[in-house]
Amino acid sequence: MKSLLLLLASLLICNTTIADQITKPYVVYMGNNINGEDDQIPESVHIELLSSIIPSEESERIKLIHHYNHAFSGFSAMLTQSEASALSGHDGVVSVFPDPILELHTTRSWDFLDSDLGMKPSTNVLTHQHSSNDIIIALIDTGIWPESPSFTDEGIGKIPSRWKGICMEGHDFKKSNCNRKLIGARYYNTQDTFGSNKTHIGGAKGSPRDTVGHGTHTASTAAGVNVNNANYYGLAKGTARGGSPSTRIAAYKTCSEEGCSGSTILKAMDDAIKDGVDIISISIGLSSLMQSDYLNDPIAIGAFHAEQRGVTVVCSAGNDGPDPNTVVNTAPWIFTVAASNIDRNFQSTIVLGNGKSFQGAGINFSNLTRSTMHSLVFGEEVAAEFAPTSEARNCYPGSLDYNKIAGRIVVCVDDDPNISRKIKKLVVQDARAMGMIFVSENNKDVSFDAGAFPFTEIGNLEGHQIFQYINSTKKPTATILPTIEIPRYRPAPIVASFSSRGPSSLTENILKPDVMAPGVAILAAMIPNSDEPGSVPIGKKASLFGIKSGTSMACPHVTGAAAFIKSIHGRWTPSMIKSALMTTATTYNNMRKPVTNSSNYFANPHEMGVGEINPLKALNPGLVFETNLEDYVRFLCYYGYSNKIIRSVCKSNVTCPRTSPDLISNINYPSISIGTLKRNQNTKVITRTVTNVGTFNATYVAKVHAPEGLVVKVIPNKLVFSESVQRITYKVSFSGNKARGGYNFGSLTWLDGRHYVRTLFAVKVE
Ligand SMILES: *[C@@H]1O[C@H](CO)[C@@H](O)[C@H](O)[C@H]1NC(C)=O
Ligand SMILES: *[C@@H]1O[C@H](CO)[C@@H](O)[C@H](O)[C@H]1NC(C)=O
Ligand SMILES: *[C@@H]1O[C@H](CO)[C@@H](O)[C@H](O)[C@H]1NC(C)=O
Ligand SMILES: *[C@@H]1O[C@H](CO)[C@@H](O)[C@H](O)[C@H]1NC(C)=O
Ligand SMILES: *[C@@H]1O[C@H](CO)[C@@H](O)[C@H](O)[C@H]1NC(C)=O
Ligand SMILES: *[C@@H]1O[C@H](CO)[C@@H](O)[C@H](O)[C@H]1NC(C)=O
Ligand SMILES: *[C@@H]1O[C@H](CO)[C@@H](O)[C@H](O)[C@H]1NC(C)=O
Ligand SMILES: CC(=O)N[C@H]1CO[C@H](CO)[C@@H](O)[C@@H]1O
Repeated sequence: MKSLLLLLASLLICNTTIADQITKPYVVYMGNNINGEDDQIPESVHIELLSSIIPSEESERIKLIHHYNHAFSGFSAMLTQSEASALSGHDGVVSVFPDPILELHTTRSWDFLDSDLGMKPSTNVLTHQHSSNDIIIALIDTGIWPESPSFTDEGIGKIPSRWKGICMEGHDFKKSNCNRKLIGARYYNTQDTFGSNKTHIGGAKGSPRDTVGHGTHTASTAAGVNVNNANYYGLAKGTARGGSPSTRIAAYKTCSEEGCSGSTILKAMDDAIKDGVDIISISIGLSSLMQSDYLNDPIAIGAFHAEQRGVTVVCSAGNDGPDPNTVVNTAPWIFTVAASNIDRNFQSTIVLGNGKSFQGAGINFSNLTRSTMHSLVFGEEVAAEFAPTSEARNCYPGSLDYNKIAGRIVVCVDDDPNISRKIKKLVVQDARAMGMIFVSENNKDVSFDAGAFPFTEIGNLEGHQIFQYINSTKKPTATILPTIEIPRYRPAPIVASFSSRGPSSLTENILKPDVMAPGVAILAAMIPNSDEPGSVPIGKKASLFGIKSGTSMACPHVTGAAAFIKSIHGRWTPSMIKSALMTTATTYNNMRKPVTNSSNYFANPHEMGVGEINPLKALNPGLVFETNLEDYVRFLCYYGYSNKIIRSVCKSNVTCPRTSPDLISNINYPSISIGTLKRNQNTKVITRTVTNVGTFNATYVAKVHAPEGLVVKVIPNKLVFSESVQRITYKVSFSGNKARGGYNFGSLTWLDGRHYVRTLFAVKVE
C-alpha cells in the first residue's frame, strides 16, 4: 500500500515536471526604470535575470525574443510556467504574462468589406491650407504597400530632423521604397514567438511589405495624400485622401492575417517612441473575451509610456458589438474609437417575378439584369440528403444539394449565426448558383463585398415578404441587380452594428469608447490583390483602392484628426488633443436629429462615446481637460495596484490615498462615468479642472441636460477666466433619489457664446 502511494506520488511529480517543461513565450514587464532620454538598459541585465531562473543545462533558452529598453523596460522570452511565476515575484518585475495573440479590427476577422471616402469634406478643406507639417504617425499593423499612389511624396518637405527611425530592407522592399511621405518601415522577426513552426504569425517573412491590405488601408486613411479619381471598380468615385495628407507615415509591421503577437506590438511601440513619432495608431486589440487587466495588456502598457512621453495613442474599440461590455483598449490614457456609418450606402436591388423589388445591401459585380429572371429557391427546399433542414435554411457547408441549386438564386437565413456570411456565400457560389439573397438582421447596415458573385442582404421584414412570394407561386423567380451607390444616404452617422459597446468590463468608472468616427464602407488604398477567386471582375485589373469596414477603419480617422490638430497646436499634450476632439464631438446626425444605432433607437454614450468627431471644431475647443500623470497614478491606485507596482510603472515616489475605488470617476477625464450611485446614498461629487486655451478673457456658464429624476448640480456654475486665471476647478454632484434604475445619461456643457464645451456623463443608479 505504502509503495503504491509512493508510486502514485512519484507519477504525480513526474507529470507536473513534464507539464512544467512546456515552454511558451511570456512578456516580462519591468516598468519605467530608465533614466533620461538616451539611457538604454543593456541586454545583459535582462539576460542575467533570465539566467537566475532558467537551469544552466537549458542555457540555450537564456535569450530574449524582444528586449524593451527605450520607453520602458522588460523583455519577452520562452519560459515554463514555473519560471514565469518565479520571475513575477522578482524585485523590479511589474507583471509576467503569456504573450497574447491580438486580432485585427477589420471586422469579426472574416467578412465585412465595404466602401467610402476617407475624411469628411470639411476636414480636408483645412488640411489643404496647412499643407506642410512635420507630424509623424506610426501605424502598428500589417505593414505597407509602398507603391500605392497614396504614399507619394511629391510636394512634401524634407524629413523632420528629429526622426530617428529606419527603413528596413527585405527581399521585396528596398530603402528606396521609403520617401519623404513614408519615412520609416520596420518589421519584426518573431520566429520564436509562437513556437518554431508558426513563423507567419507576427508577420515576419522578412519584409515591411503588406500582404494583407489592412495596414495599407489604415495608413492611407490616416495620412494618405490626395489621389484624384480613386474608386473601387467604379464605386465610391472621388478623391481619396487621408485625414492629414502632409503628415509623415512610419509603418511597423507586427501582424499577419492570423493576428499579432502582443510582445511584438510592445516592441514596435517601444521603437516608435524612440524613433520620434507623435501619434501611434493601433487598429488591433485583444478579443473582448480575453481582456486582461491594464498591466497584463501589451497595448495598455505601451500606451502608458507613450503618453508619458507626449505621444498620443489611438486604438480601435473592437468589432464585438452590439453586445454590451465588449469594448477593448479601454485604459484612460488610450483614445478609444467606435465606428459609424457614413452618408453613403451601397445597394443592390432584388426584383421578384411578381414585379416587387427590395433594396438589399451588398457590393457585387453581378452581371444579372432586370430583363432576365432566374429561378428562386429557399435553402431548406434544396437540402442535401440527410442534412437537417435547420442547416439547409442557413446554407451551412454540406447541407445543400448542389444539383438542385445550379443556375438558381438561393435564399439563406441566419437563424444561427455560427457560420459567417462569407462562408455561406462561398457555399452557395461553389454550388454554381446564380446568386444569393441573405436574410439577416446582423450587419445588414454593413454592405458585404461579394466580389463578382451576385449577393445581397436584406432584413427579416423584407425576407418575410420574399418567403410569402415563394409560397404563393409554383415557379418563383428573381434577379439581383448590380450595386449602385446611394450618395446622400440619410441619416448619418449611425452607430455601426458591429462596433464594440461599453461600459468597459474592466472599470465602469471611465466612459468608453471615447468617440466615434467613420468605419463602414471606407475607400482607401489597398494592395492590388487578385489571389482570391472572384475578387476581381472579369476583364479588370486588381484595384489600387479597396472598401473595408471595421473599427480598424474608424481608428485612423481619429489618428488623422489628431495629427491635424497637433500640426496646428504643436505644444498640445495627448490629453489636450483628446479633450479637444471629445468636447467638440457631435451627437446629432445630418438630419439634425440625435444619432441613432442601427435599429433606429437614439444611441447612448456606451455605443458612440461622446459622439462623432468634428476635427475642424476641435481646433478651437475653448477649454480642455488636461489629464496628467497624477490622474493616471490615482487611476492605478483606485484600480487596486499596490504602491510598489505603481512606483515601478511611473518611476515616481507615489503613495496611494486610502479611499474608495469609486474615485476612478474623479480623474480629470473629458467625460464622466459613475459605475454605481446608490439611490438612498448621499450625493456623489466629482471634480474636474478645465484649462482655457481660447482668448484670455472668457466667461463660461454651465448648462446641464439630465434625465428626469437625476439631480445634477455644478458648483460654481460660472467660470471667469483672465490672463492670470487659466485653470479653474469645479464640482459636479449627482443624486439619484428619484432616478430611473440602471444607466442615466446626460450632458454638462460650458458655453461662452462662442464655444460649446460638452462633457457627457453616464451614471448607473441602483
Ligand atoms: C516544424 O515543421 C517541420 C516540417 O515543416 C518539421 O520537420 C518539424 O519537426 C516541425 N517542428 C516542430 C517543433 O513542430
Ligand atoms: C439600439 O438601442 C436599443 C435601445 O437602447 C437597443 O435595445 C438595441 O439593441 C440597439 N440595437 C443595436 C443594433 O445596437
Ligand atoms: C456572368 O458572368 C459569369 C462569370 O462570372 C459567366 O459565367 C456568365 O455566363 C455571365 N452571365 C451572363 C448572363 O452574361
Ligand atoms: C453553434 O456554436 C455553439 C457554440 O460553439 C454550439 O454549441 C452550437 O451547437 C453551434 N450550432 C450549430 C448549429 O452548429
Ligand atoms: C411558407 O410555407 C411554409 C410551409 O408551407 C411555412 O412554414 C411558412 O411559414 C410559409 N411562409 C410564409 C412567409 O408564409
Ligand atoms: C517616498 O515618499 C514617502 C512618503 O511620502 C517618504 O516617506 C519617503 O521618504 C519617500 N522616498 C523617497 C525616496 O523619496
Ligand atoms: C482682459 O480684461 C482685462 C480687464 O478688463 C483687460 O485689462 C485686458 O486688456 C483684457 N485682455 C484681453 C486680452 O482682452
Ligand atoms: C460594385 C460593382 O462593381 N458593381 C458592378 C456590378 O456589376 C455591373 C455589371 O458588371 C457593373 O457595371 C457594376 O459596376
